[in-house]
Amino acid sequence: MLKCVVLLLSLALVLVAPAYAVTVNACLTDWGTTCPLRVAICPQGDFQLIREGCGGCCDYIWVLARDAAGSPVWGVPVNDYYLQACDPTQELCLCVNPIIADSITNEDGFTTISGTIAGGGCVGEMSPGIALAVGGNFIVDEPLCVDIHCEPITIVSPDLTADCQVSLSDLAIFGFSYLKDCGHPDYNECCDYNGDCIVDLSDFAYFAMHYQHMCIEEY
Ligand SMILES: [Ca+2]
Ligand SMILES: [Ca+2]
Repeated sequence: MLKCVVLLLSLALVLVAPAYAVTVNACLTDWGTTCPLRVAICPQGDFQLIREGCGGCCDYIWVLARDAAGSPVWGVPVNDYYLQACDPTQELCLCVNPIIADSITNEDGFTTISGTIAGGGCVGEMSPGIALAVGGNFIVDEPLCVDIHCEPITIVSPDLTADCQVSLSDLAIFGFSYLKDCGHPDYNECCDYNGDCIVDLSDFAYFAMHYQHMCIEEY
């Protein structure tokens, strides 16, 4: 009997898993943020929470997954999301499963993402922002379904070289911007982890806290 149940459950999983993958439509699926997020990230996934990305407690990225008919897609797995910088010159380095949703998509196709981002690199405030992939496809704008949808998300990281390691080469870049404020030509917003318009000791404390961090392999 137990074997039978296990077999049925396995069969159900096999039937469910591929079904959703082909149904998430990159054009009819929507996503956004509750505010223009600014998030400090580390390859080890232990820096700032997205939910604190606007200075409060409770902001998030939201996703509304729909299929080609415009119907909600239930059950998109929590680890089926990926990011990229919309400006190709602003590189991000992302670990395996860089973001994990707070839950699978519900019956309305809705979920939120409010945890950390595991990766490095920098996407500046003036850039077009961030693109999101759901089920392997980057979400595009209606009605033409060609242009990738970008949201104004700023990302900073002690991994300034975007190689998913916080190392000596990053420290060299950080040092160059040290004690420079917004008005200074050598001020580098990528090194300003607390976003207070100056790269100082408090930013260095964050840098030191994440020194030698890299992606955790076991996901
Ligand atoms: Ca690095
Ligand atoms: Ca600062």
